[in-house]
Amino acid sequence: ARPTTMLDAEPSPLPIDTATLALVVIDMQRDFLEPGGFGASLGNDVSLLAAAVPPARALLAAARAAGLLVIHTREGHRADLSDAPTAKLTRGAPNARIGDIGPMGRILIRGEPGHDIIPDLQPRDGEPVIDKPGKGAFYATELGAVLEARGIDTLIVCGVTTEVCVHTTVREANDRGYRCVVVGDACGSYIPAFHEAGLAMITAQGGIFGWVSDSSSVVAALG
Ligand code: TIU
Repeated sequence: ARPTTMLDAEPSPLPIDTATLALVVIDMQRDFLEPGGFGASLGNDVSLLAAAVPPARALLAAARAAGLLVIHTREGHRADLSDAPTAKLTRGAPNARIGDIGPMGRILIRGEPGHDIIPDLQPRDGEPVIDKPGKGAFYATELGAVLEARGIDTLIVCGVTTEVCVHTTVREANDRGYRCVVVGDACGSYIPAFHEAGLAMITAQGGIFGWVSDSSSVVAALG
């Protein structure tokens, strides 16, 4: 048996083993965190996501030092939009749509400057980057195969936004049998009440979708 450590979390502490643990950083892209991107096009104040960056940096550093598998995801679409459902392309009344040209290139399109991960959280060589067309990181991606190949059973999850892509990914992971620990202070939302409610939904009913912890507790457990 490998040595395990207890991670402080809600609704209860859980044992973790670095050999079967992965850090998943969700959609920390310029399109969501910087002005002029997809998040801003939907009418959001993107500065609300900034507080999640330092805790996410601390998680990345601790995960790398502990030798964890580190996975980054990016939401975005092919240049020809063939992987973007019409319902996603036409909904609402944004001031710019997916594929339109903005200050960071075509909005939410792979390879454009806005689609890239923010400088503070850039992936390192060898860390898998999962490009996903949807909110969930499992849908239409190779994430499941990557996790299975490495024998991962527990995901430490952070990123944006709490109630959209983080939540969808955690729900997908939960149904696939993964234990998910969402790191509250390393997640962010354009709607603070949804951030709080999103975290509460995970831990309610004995941890119906998983656990919630904070970056200091995860850093301490990995150290
Ligand atoms: N990454 C992610 O959460 N995509 C979104 O569209 N989020 C919003 O909150 N809009």
